[in-house]
Amino acid sequence: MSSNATFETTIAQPVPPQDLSHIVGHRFIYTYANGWQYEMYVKNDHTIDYRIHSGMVGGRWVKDQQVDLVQLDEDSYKISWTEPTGTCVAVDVLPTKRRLHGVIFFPHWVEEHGERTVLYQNDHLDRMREYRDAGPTYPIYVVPEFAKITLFEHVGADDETVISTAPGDLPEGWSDRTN
Ligand code: FER
Repeated sequence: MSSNATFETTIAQPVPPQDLSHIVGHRFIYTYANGWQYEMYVKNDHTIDYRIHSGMVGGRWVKDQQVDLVQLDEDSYKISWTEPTGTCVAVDVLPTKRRLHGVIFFPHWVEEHGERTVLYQNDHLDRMREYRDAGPTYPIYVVPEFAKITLFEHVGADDETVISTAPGDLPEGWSDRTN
């Protein structure tokens, strides 16, 4: 089995070994340095479900967001995607270190009217695309923040029950569980 520890990067082969088994099928809850609390479920190697427990767009939740997921190194993954709203996100996850870094690129209309995105997005995809296309897109509001992963657990892949409730409808203190 190839290991990231011994992989040599070359122009001919810049892609390191890809073992996604330690992130696919996992749920994690994390709090950014600005206080925003998020929950992500890596449903499979190209799909996430998530809930936003607090912050600028707390209450928002999404299923079946298509993402690019890669392993950068041992205990290091990058997940990146574009939302129907036009918001772009790139998240680096270091599960064993319980460290995460996210960069969120919000279109200007989300910075001005974040409340329009606070819903179960899957029921409003066409409206989100209309807002995206209406803009204004610029200036982009860039939010680069480290976070602490307070819960990291294996729940299995392709489970639609892991994230199936609005963040506001969970039992009090639900997102405070740590491990
Ligand atoms: C994250 C940062 C931002 C994340 C999701 C977003 C699931 C989505 C932002 C938005 O569309 O408002 O860490 O993880």
